[in-house]
Amino acid sequence: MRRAGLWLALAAACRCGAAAACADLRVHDAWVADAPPGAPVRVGYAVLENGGGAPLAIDRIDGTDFDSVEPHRMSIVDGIMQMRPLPRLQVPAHGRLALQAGGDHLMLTGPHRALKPGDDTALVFRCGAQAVTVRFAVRGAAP
Ligand SMILES: [Cu+2]
Repeated sequence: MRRAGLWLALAAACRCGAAAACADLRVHDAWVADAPPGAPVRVGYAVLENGGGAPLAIDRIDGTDFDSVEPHRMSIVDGIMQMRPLPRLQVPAHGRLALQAGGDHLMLTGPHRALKPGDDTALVFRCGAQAVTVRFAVRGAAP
């Protein structure tokens, strides 16, 4: 019966059933590409890692420095580059999702202040009722 007792303890601790908590989210290499002053849109990149055993869904991202923050997917359709909004970002259990040039990325629209290399901007990732604040550094595009 020791095994059954351990299982019950784990189930209580993880509150299984709901979407994975933001607590399992780790964000690395979070940065916003530099853009000319007055640019209406910025692009954000990061590597998202899910340390938990359940898939993780980020349903909303926002930041006080922008009107809106929207996940986008870039793809080539009939030789033409297209971008479309994604309703959410999903990170597989014990997996990762790279937000990178040419793929999924964050579209930051309507900046509220000038951002230059060396500055950073805080974005809030929301997973259900939980939230994690991530600092994105502004820097020049990778060579
Ligand atoms: Cu986009």
